[in-house]
Amino acid sequence: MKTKVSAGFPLGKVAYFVTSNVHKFQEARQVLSEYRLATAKLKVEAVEIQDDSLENIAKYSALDAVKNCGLPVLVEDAGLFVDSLKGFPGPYSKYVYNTVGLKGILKLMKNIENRSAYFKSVVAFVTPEEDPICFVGKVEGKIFLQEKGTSGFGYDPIFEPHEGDGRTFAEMTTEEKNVLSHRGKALRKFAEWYSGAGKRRF
Ligand code: ITT
Repeated sequence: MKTKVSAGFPLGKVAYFVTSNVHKFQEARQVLSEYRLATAKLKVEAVEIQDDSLENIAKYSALDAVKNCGLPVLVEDAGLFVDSLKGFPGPYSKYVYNTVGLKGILKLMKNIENRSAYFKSVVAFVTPEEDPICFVGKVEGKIFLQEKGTSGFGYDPIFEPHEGDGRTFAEMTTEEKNVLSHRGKALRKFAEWYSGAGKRRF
């Protein structure tokens, strides 16, 4: 008997991604589609605690989301860590972006030679029956001297990945960013686990 397929995906294989950020959702959808997983953006209450650890923030949100919707969910928390600022803004990336923004970070970095930084992403997967499991992705790069590019979101216009060709994330397509990015790496780890051992349990 043939499996029923909808838009290229076997029916029922859906990853429910709880996020308010449409850019994150689009990136996740593209990565997970490589694994024939469909992604649905789930609008459900998920408290985002303030903590020094992205893992704790993602896990707590995922547990809150699953409590509120009863479905297996993915929650992702990400941040930009600047070496010369001792890892700032890190877990406070959203607050800093919404307050001082890119200009504030560039101002803090004025005359600073060491411009190394990295993005980290933690994807937490949790079901109503099981404890959260986390997948981590990291991309090393540097903070460019000014904003460059108009694609992507957040800190993309000032972040140049080391493994790239001199462009910032904001000068790349979603596909190009996903090859190198923290989120792409964390989601691929999730998808490989989910398509293998993990999948059989859910
Ligand atoms: P959620 O609803 O999924 O939590 P969010 O926008 O609040 O979406 P995060 O808390 O994970 O996302 O991210 C914190 C901030 O870090 C976010 O506001 C962005 O400014 C920045 N950020 C995260 N991932 C990024 C990326 O891939 N490129 C550029 N900036 C990013």
